[in-house]
Amino acid sequence: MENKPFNDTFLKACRKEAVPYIPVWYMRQAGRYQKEYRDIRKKYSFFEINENPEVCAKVTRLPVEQLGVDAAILFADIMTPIKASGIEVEIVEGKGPVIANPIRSMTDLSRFGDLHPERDLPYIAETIRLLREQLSVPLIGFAGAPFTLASYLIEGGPSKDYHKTKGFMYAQPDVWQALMDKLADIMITYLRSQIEAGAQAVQVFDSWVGAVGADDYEQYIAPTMEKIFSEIKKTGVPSIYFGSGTAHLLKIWNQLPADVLSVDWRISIDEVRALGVDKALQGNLDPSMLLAPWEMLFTRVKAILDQGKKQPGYIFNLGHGIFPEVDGNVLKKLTEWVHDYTKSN
Ligand code: 1CP
Repeated sequence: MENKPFNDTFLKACRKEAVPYIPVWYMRQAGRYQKEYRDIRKKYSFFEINENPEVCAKVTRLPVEQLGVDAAILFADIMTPIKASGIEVEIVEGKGPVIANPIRSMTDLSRFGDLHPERDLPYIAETIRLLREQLSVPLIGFAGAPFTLASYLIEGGPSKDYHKTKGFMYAQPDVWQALMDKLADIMITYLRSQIEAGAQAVQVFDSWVGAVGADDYEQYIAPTMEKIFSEIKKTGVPSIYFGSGTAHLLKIWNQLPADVLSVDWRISIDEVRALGVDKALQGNLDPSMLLAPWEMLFTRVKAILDQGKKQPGYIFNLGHGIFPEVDGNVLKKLTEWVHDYTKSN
């Protein structure tokens, strides 16, 4: 398909090496803002796309071909390995993952089987192998982080305040720890299988962990994240840790064995570095800015890039995912603009 020379700019940035320009990719770069994706979704359910390697590889490649980004991210959901471990999950249109029978007790934990990737989700490795033949940019594999996965499992679906999740954590600390351990084991197995199949970097999505205070993070969550990232470190593949609203956690994150920290717009790149964070950084445009007039958008992006490129190890991205109202042409123009600006400045 593509026969271009391999573009490793993104991997170099993950490793804090010198780059010819700042690499770009966008969280949720495959999805409902694309007409092609919406057309494919008319024919298949979310998990049908996910479980069909040809279609899944095509959906993963679309944003690379359309936007000119420097990395692809495997098309799947954070709930994909949860479903494959035996928990019933549905992706409800306009809402997100829904669990009909939420996890609320130690007995509920027995509903998880062990994850055997070749048996339970062979389509993931197959999609990755196809993509490695087709892509000329690195392929990012991913998994959800235990807190964020637990939030769906305990609440039963998307939440605004995570009261049930945090209440569970405080009221049943032993069950909480058992759930964290179980999810960590599954995610380590899942990420390892993606890396063995050919994923060249991995991102761990902890989208909602910003809801937890720093002391609680340290007590209830950090040991699990330490375990996950130290296991990934052994593979030699770079890892990215993403969360939103996590400015108060970044000093703790800097101690974890992750390579890149992905931050959102609630803190600037200069402020992150001023905290003493010395890992590579990814971010942090507010995705709402994609609806702003072009002049305003690129003035804001220029300010982010001027901070980001002061040190090696910076990847331009959004602070959170693209949403359906975004115009793909804006993303294409933005990608070209970031490349051109950082090549010549
Ligand atoms: O290009 C890509 O990024 C697509 C692959 C991808 C990824 C990395 C999808 C497809 N989901 C995810 C991760 C994911 N899923 C996260 C972490 C990233 C983030 O914070 O945005 C989270 C929290 C989920 C859970 C989820 N799945 C939601 C959010 C619900 C909430 O709590 O607000 C939704 C809407 C889904 C469904 C889903 N997953 C992916 C797509 C394209 C969709 C849209 C639904 C569809 O097509 O039916």
